[in-house]
Amino acid sequence: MSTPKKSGSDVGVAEPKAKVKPKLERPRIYKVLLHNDDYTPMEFVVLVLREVFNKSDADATAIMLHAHTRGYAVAGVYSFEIAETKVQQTMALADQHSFPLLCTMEPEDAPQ
Ligand code: TYC
Repeated sequence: MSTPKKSGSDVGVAEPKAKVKPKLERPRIYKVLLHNDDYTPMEFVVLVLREVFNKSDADATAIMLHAHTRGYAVAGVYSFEIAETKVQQTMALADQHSFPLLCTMEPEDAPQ
């Protein structure tokens, strides 16, 4: 039994007419936001920023004060999964202490 020979221009896959540039999406990054409220103690927000977001005492205090005076602050910028985990950890800590601290995430819209 013999393999059929490929011959002529009608055999094989057609070449694309134009070169297609593969469009590689950059992984989106997410801002994690801490929102101000009237009840969560400042010290607790600083603790969260140190423990969950690995901030220095000085940075944690500055971010907390920014949220306190402006309504919210960016605690950090991460990939989706890391941002999601930080939000969950923050909300779990706040819940354990019965503080109404709100932590959310949103896509970073600036071009990367
Ligand atoms: N506003 C709070 C207070 O005066 C402190 C606070 C700061 C709460 C930042 C939340 O994201 C926050 N105790």
